Amino acid sequence: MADNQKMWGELGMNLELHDQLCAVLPGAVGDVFMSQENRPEKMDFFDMVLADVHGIRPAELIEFKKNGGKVFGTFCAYVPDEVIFAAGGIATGLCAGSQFWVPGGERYLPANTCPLIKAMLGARFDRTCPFYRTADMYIGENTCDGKKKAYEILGTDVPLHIMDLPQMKRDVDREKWAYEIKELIKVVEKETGNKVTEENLAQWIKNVNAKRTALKRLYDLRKSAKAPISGTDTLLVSQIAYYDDPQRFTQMTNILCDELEQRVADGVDVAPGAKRILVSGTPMAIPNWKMHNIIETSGGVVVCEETCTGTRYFENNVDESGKTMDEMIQNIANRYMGINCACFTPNEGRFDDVIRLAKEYNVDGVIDIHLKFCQTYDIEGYTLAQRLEQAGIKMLSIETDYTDNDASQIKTRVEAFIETLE
Ligand code: BJ8
Repeated sequence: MADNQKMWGELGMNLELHDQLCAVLPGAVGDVFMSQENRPEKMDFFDMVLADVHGIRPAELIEFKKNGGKVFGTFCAYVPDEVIFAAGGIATGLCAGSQFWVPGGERYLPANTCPLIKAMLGARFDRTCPFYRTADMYIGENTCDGKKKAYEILGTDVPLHIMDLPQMKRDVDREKWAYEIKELIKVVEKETGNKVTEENLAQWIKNVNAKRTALKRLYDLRKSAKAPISGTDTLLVSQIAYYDDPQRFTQMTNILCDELEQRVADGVDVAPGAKRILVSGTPMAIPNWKMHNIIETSGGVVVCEETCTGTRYFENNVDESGKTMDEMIQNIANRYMGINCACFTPNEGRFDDVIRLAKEYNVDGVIDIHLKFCQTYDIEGYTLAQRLEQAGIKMLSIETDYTDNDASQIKTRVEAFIETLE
């Protein structure tokens, strides 16, 4: 801890404010994670990462930087990590899931902005997150209006490159995204001083595919009639996927899956009698475990997340057959353009995904959750509700933020919804 204090000081962090953030985390972890029964033993790695979330990984990143390495902070499932790692850089997600950072963001943004965006600015400008301090450059993306405009403010304090994400999915848009990936390659090459070679890119396509495959394996195990792991624990794994070393993460997730396979064979059930719930909607950045905690203490078990901290992050691998740089880049572009974010129109694929996942995971109901002031997911909820009704699947819509102000009211609604499930 003393070493961490020194490291945080050297990063120019606001230590007093950061101590306040650190003070609340252990309590939250105890309430949400340690209170669960019958957890897989191999969650110990992920618990350890969480317990020292601002220590272990930032220290690794700083060591990497001492040797001339460059760190790139990202905010969206659309940013292709393959390219950054292939240039010898490190990509790290910059989570923005804490209410602690929201008031800081409100100094720069209207109060009626999505909490994820406010937390993003608060974490940077309040100087209370070592990941935000360590990243040499941020990679933003044109997705929702709030993020797009917030990046303009963020970019006054840190080098920031914006990828222009198309908002439709025609052939021309896939080509456009390939162009944006080429531009990103130029940016990371300039920043790192390294060339992205065909060999490195092919290798990192494989490495990131292996990470996605491990996550898919974890999710497939949740299709079992008896839940071998809680949704809350799986959410933590998905959140850590954004910032841990990708190869170590793959290895540790596969070790966890080995244990879960045995659990499935032994008929272990972490939530006997609970209703199987599919969560859909906006991402849940660390430490946002609010909805999973409510659902799993109200008679439900979350067996799948159609979110960017869920299936949208890992479904569909990059085609590994590309030989030339252009082929590989187009294959990367095609894989990422398969993500169905509500920023796109039309976005029929997302409705199909939710229905497909509801069936694959044999769920009893869907809880569609969007952060307050997220217009795209909020508006899409209307059509999603219609599609699910047509498919005979029950859905509950929840709008929430990072505070606990609405927690008891939401719990009442979730309990009532779960009671209606057969
Ligand atoms: S690919 S979901 S990670 S943009 S919740 S900030 S959309 S107002 S986070 Fe996202 Fe990429 Fe899409 Fe995924 Fe805006 Fe909505 Fe806030 Fe959001």
